[in-house]
Amino acid sequence: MLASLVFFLNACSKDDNETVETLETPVANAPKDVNDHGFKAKWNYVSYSKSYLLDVSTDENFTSILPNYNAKTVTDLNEVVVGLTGGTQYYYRVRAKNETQISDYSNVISVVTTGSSGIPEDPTFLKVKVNKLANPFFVGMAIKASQLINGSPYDVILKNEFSSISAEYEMKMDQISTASGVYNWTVADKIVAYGNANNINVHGHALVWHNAVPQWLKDFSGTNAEFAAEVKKYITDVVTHYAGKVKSWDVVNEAVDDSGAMRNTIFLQRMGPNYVKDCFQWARNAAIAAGDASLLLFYNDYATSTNTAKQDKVFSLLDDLKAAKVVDGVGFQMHNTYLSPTKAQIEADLNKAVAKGLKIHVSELDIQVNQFNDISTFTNERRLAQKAKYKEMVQLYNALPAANKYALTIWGMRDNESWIPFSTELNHPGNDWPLLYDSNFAVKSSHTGFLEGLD
Ligand code: 9MR
Repeated sequence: MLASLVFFLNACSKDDNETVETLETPVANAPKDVNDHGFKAKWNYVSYSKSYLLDVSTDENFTSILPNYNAKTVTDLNEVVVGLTGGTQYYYRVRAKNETQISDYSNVISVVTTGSSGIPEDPTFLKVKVNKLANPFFVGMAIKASQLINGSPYDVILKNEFSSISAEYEMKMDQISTASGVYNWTVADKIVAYGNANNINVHGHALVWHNAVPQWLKDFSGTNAEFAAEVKKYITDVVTHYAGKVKSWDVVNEAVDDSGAMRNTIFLQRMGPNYVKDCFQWARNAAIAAGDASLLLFYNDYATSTNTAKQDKVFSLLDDLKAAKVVDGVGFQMHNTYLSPTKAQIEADLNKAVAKGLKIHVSELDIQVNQFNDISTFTNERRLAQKAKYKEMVQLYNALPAANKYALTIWGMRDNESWIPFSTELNHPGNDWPLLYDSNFAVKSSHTGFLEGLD
């Protein structure tokens, strides 16, 4: 009787305690006083707590918690975290604690220390590491003919690090075609010869693009059939001129608009919806007639990972081209940002191409870090976020089946030469740092991210 009374009283008091003292999950706040060696971690008060347990880690999943900050007991609502490395990414979270309970983990706060880590970037050459893979691929760079001077920093970097080149603009129709049947080969020939002489793959970019139509063709006053004949002649002559020297061509670039319809270009207007297939067929015929049965033909476009209407249309176009046996691969431009597309979006896009048995060219990769114009200098946060995004892209690309790999091409060498801040179409409001080399040709953390993506 007495025993059951004691039990009853105990049970009541325990219940009361639980009702009163259930610990809520704390909310961690943005850090203060971030410096080269530490920061002040902050969080909100939790009722009935007596202390807090602070974790600081170098990874978001808290698999590498710093020994001094592994559930460190703190009785205040903040803690000055010390002894860290400069220019480095950290994460923190807290739990509330009283005599009997520990709460769930708070949200995770990301913080990057100021200054420099002092750890030099990995100096390994990109293509050297890629060529050691079981299934290597071309590492490409967009170039301009003026850069290809023997001994220039561009030349040295290209020969050391890259196994493929794409002309950033000098092999487009508005550059090569000066009048009907009249060609200016000088600059394009220089680019192709450079690649051929240095054992660097040459990817042809691009035969047909609405943004590179020469004035004479825009003004062409002949019939639609005569217009189509001009396009056929151009494609045939260029593919023939570079047969055996250019290994692959973007035959048509950006034929789908952002609503998922065929883009309303002069080519669509003059040649009708089958023009893409016709262009591919003409390119294929020209290559075979010139004795080049192995020329690879690509369809190239942008923003398919984030725009499903566009993605669907591009892949249905590719289905048509495949049915006609005129296409080998797809170029995903990948003018990305440090936030977008997500890993899952990129992976899904690439996997669609794998499922269709297409070769994949990540054809114009760059990763913006200032698309909202919210920074005026290249911060450590963005530097590390960009590094992670380059690493992610390379990991995804490298994980593709060998048969689907072709090349991963970066759209420009130095940050200060990137097209991004100058683009009127992109409406990019400020400066940016989207590439692998800074204005002094020094490798950035993004370059190290590329290398880490190969591990
Ligand atoms: O980066 C290229 C820039 O230097 C040229 O002036 C421009 C016009 O020829 O083309 C830029 O490259 C584009 C590429 O050819 C197709 N995808 C979008 C790229 C950025 O506009």
